[in-house]
Amino acid sequence: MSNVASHFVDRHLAEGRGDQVAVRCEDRTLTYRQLRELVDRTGNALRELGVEREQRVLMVCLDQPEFVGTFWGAIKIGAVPVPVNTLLRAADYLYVLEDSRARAAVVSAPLLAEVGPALQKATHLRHVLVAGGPPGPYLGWEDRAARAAASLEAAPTSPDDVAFWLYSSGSTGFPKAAVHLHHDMVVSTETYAREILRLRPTDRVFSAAKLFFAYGLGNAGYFPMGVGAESVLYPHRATPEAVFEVISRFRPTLFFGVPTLYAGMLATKEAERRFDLSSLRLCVSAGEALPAEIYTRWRERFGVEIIDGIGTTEIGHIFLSNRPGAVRPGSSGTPVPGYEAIIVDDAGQPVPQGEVGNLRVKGDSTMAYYWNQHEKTKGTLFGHWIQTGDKYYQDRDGYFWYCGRADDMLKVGGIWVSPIEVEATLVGHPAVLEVAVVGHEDSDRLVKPKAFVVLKEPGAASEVLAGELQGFVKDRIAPYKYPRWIEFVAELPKTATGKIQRFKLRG
Ligand code: 3UK
Repeated sequence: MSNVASHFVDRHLAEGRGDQVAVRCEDRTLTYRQLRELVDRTGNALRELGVEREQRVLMVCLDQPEFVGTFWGAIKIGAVPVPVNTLLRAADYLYVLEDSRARAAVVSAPLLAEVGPALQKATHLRHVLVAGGPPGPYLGWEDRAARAAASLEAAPTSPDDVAFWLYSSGSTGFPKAAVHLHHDMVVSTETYAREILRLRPTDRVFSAAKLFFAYGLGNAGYFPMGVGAESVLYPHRATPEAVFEVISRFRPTLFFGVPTLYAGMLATKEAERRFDLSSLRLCVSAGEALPAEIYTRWRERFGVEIIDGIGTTEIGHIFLSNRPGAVRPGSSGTPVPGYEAIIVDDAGQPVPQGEVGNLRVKGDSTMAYYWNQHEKTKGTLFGHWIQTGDKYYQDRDGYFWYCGRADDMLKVGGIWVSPIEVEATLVGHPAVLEVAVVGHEDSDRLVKPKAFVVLKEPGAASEVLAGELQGFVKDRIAPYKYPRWIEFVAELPKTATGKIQRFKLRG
């Protein structure tokens, strides 16, 4: 079985787990047998539309059965699913449709309003399937799946065939696709999920991080299916309140979140009395560094540990992690079995222990390359090693400590934000002369975007204008990118050559 869809889906039937629950989503439940059928029907439906091996299938899907059906169905016919962020704007969707040259797209109905204009303009796209609601001018996903054959033989792919892509934001705001091969998900599952999480068929996982993120895709997508466990999917916004409710209702054993969410959950009054978290054996945090304070407060209040680990879209999943029962709060832990990590200077030479340098990682789940980005690939992959763009040091006991990014990119609630993109949006406002966007720590010590704005008319500075500028950003680019603070300044710090000195504004 070299097609990885057979490993993650079909294998459970062969091993007698067909009646075990694979996916729960609100009031729907899918056993592994039903999942296998859904995957096969979706694969057949895509094939009937003419989707061929290696062709990309863009997925703008909520965390619902259509996501898992399409992801594995596409892989099973040898095509390449490309899940993308469901919070983007039409211009972003057009960019990924053109860059990937996707042949087909599967879109969850509630997202059609935003994605629609991009679908109309895309030049390589031939077919659109819409799931979970009126398909408009397109085909209904449920309808095509129901009419397709219920069983499908996997395309005879090799472990080195392309399985899926994931886009990762670039510093200019244009994302680049990390190309992942069939074996990559197996590697992440056998290392991190089995060795660190000790994931078992008796586990039930819930990830607040959505399936379109590399983090969520492993957490709730392929990890549980790698071991025959259950995954709880939640298609709506993962607010603290909603997450507490899902945990109380579905009683997962493992929960995956990002630091901003844990902070929001800790700020929920009476949570320990109103909600039942007793099913949890372990919580996981990733996406940005988990402040030690949040780890400690969470454990004191809910009696369960959060283990912080760092992963990247390019490496697929987490490669440095704390261990349950042996957490060093504030650190990213130590390498996951199967991965090696070193810290190098700008010339690529290892730095002495304790010194800050660039993190390089070796492990077999790393992407093959960035699609159509030859220079970026060469600047990122070094033989067996990949440079993550993070600054780290290693303490005497071998623990790795995050020290910030090597570029200006920000992680906000676990999601990339490019300061350059936010700046380019703000200078489009008629009152703005110049602007610099940097990361600024909030009261939980978590970074959020802050804009320093120079106005054309300095006297126009006001709270009303600040609010207007925030709304201006939210209306034009993905709303989570808006600056949480606006500070009006007379001028920006610059070098002799006129380059903005962002480091002088950070804080
Ligand atoms: C930062 C962290 C400190 C770091 C991810 C799979 O976040 C994931 O992937 P992305 O490509 O971002 C990667 C970058 O995010 N980062 C992530 N986790 C941590 N920084 N401590 C952490 N624990 O800059 C990294 O280069 O979006 C992908 C699985 C888990 C993930 N977090």
